[in-house]
Amino acid sequence: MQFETFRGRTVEEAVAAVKASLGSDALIGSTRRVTNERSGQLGASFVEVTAAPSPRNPAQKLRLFPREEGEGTDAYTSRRPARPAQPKAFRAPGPDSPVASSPESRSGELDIREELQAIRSLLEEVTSSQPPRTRATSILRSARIEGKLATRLVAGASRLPPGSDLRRWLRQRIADRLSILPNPIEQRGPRLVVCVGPTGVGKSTTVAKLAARAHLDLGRVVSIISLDTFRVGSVEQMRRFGELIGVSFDVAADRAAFQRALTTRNADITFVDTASLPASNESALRKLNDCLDAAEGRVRDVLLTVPAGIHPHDAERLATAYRAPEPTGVIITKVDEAFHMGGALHAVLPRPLPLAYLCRGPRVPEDLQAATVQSVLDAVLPMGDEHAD
Ligand SMILES: Nc1nc2c(ncn2[C@@H]2O[C@H](COP(=O)(O)OP(=O)(O)OP(=O)(O)O)[C@@H](O)[C@H]2O)c(=O)[nH]1
Ligand SMILES: [Mg+2]
Repeated sequence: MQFETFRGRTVEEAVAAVKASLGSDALIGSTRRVTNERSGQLGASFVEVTAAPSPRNPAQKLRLFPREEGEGTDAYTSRRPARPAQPKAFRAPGPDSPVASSPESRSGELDIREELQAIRSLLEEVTSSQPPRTRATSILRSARIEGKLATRLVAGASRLPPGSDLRRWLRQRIADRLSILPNPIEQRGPRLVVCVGPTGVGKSTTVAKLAARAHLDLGRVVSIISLDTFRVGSVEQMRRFGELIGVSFDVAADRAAFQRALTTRNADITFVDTASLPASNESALRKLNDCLDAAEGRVRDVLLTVPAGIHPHDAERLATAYRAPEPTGVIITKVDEAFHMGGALHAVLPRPLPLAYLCRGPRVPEDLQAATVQSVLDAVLPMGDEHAD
């Protein structure tokens, strides 16, 4: 079998060169890191891969890439220019596989294991040889923490000793900047707890969760006021929640109605549901502030409601757009739906704003959790996800 040599700056680049030249059936012979034997700025290192076209019986050898649909079965037909294909995970033959039953195929299996081990070690070598700051930045990027916030968090990474656990170090950096709002529903009243935020993020559902917890679990005297007379169905949704929880509910279209409802109900904690406030809608912002200012003598918790899966830039814009009602804390909703929730931290850390709650589902009131540093870290940058580093 004729092996050829391919080079790239990374394993991916070298493998792409193999694939482009020999097709997706190519067999990998060996992988190693080589240098140009120069030092200083002239020095460079490459990944060198030897590979050959696939033989006729590819099952006995490592198939680097699974055969694509419609591809010919003759291995040498893969010499035609390779079609673009996503490399897929290689699956070693299982114990029941016919390939594993003969001594010849067992040695094939051994070859496969060795090849895989070599590729794995090389990948590890390539990533661990990156400077800690670069690695730390890419760990944050994969958690969706980017830009200036990421730059601030990785500051100091280059002074870390080799082999440091960068994920643990980054968790500590985030923890040092996080603050947690003492659970508003457990604090003394009279209080106003207001959820503000963009459309559909879970403001009303969170108000219902909080009202249920405060009333049913903590025995507080609770009322709900809706300032959302804008969205169709919003009042009915909140009224229904009020009935189910067993607390009073009012709708207020202006400051006078809001003040009336507050005085009449005289609740220990009043939860306020609001309509989304587009940044451009200054009159809506004025109206909200006007109403809230009517609640004199009550401690006010204005909680900016942010979905976990939000894009970092959108989270920053959101925090700016909602400055006017002067948020005192943040609720992160839909944690259950987000693969990476670092984006939401972009609404929290730059200022920083204290975190109040995490919502992990739509169920009232189960899917509500008072935020702790640990729960936020575990959601944003979980340990046990190191293979992603
Ligand atoms: N998966 C999931 N769904 C949620 C969560 N919180 C709320 N929802 C769902 O999100 C949808 C919108 O929730 P709402 O509470 O109506 O959102 P809103 O911010 O009040 O929406 P508008 O009043 O239209 O601005 C509903 O289907 C909720 O059940 C959560 O933490 N996880
Ligand atoms: Mg709503």
